[in-house]
Amino acid sequence: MELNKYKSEIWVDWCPGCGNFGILLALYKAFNELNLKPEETIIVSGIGCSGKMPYFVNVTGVYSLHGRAIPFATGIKLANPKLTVIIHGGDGDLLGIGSGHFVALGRRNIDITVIMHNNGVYGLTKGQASPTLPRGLKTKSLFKPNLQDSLNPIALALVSGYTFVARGYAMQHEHLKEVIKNAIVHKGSAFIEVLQPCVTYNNIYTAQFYSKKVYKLEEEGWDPTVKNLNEVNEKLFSSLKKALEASDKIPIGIFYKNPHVSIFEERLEEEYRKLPPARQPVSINEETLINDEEFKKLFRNYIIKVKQS
Ligand SMILES: Cc1ncc(C[n+]2csc(CCOP(=O)(O)OP(=O)(O)O)c2C)c(N)n1
Ligand code: SF4
Repeated sequence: MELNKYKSEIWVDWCPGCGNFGILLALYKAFNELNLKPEETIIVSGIGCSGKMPYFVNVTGVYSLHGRAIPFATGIKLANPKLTVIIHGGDGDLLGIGSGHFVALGRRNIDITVIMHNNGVYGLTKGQASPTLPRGLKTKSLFKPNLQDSLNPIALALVSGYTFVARGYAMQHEHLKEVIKNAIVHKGSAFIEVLQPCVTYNNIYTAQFYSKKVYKLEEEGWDPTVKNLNEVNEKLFSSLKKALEASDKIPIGIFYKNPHVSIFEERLEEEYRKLPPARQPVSINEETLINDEEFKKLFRNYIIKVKQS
């Protein structure tokens, strides 16, 4: 019943059976267990089936542009670091048009969580090959087998500098919920690749395919956490090896977690400015530059059209 707290009134229009439902459920449960304040939690998305997330969750939301969720989220977080910022994007969105931003977020270690819905295709635009679809595969909407090599999202996140890197599976939402909770409480850039069956356009990476192959890293005693700085390379290399392991099994769970890297917000505060934009005073030497009423008028007239009653 508590889950309804985060459920919006908007009809969820994904195809029946889509893996995105499992991600949405895991998210509701994670938010509920972390008891996140809706007004201080923001979901930022790009465009795609995955991009509809802000509509379905009753927290603050931004539906941005294809591939541009990360820069939008970066601006939001740096303007007001106390917000919990979560990005949802497809594999096409984050690793195709958005790949430069994806790498930059890892290098900066901004305290943001990225959840990538990986279905191997561009779902919303009817199933073209995405950057995670291996060369030679032919899903049902492709005319011929895919010509391009695929990217490994976990390996890319690790070498880009993300300090929390994990994989979940949409059809195991209890496990995914735990991964999401861990990512949100982690201080730094957190990345979760979610294996997400697209029942309409991807007839290869189906729930039947994944259900036989996934296994949990924690069940084989995997310890993802960097305990001290001397361990960073060793942990990074072993996580990378695990991510690139050629095997018939697919590991899910937390690959890597490093709490010892300073976050970008702290670096800014120490070296550049004391207060983030949302906390900057609008007066100099106690002289008010613009009062609240003038500001609202300016905002209404020039920045955004506000419907007047
Ligand atoms: C700049 C720009 N290019 C292309 C598009 C068209 N477009 C909309 S969604 C999409 C891809 C969606 O695929 P993905 O990001 O993998 O998300 P999914 O729908 O699979 O969740 C594309 C190419 C767009 N909206 N904007
Ligand atoms: S097209 Fe695929 S990803 Fe999009 S809603 Fe349908 S099943 Fe889900």
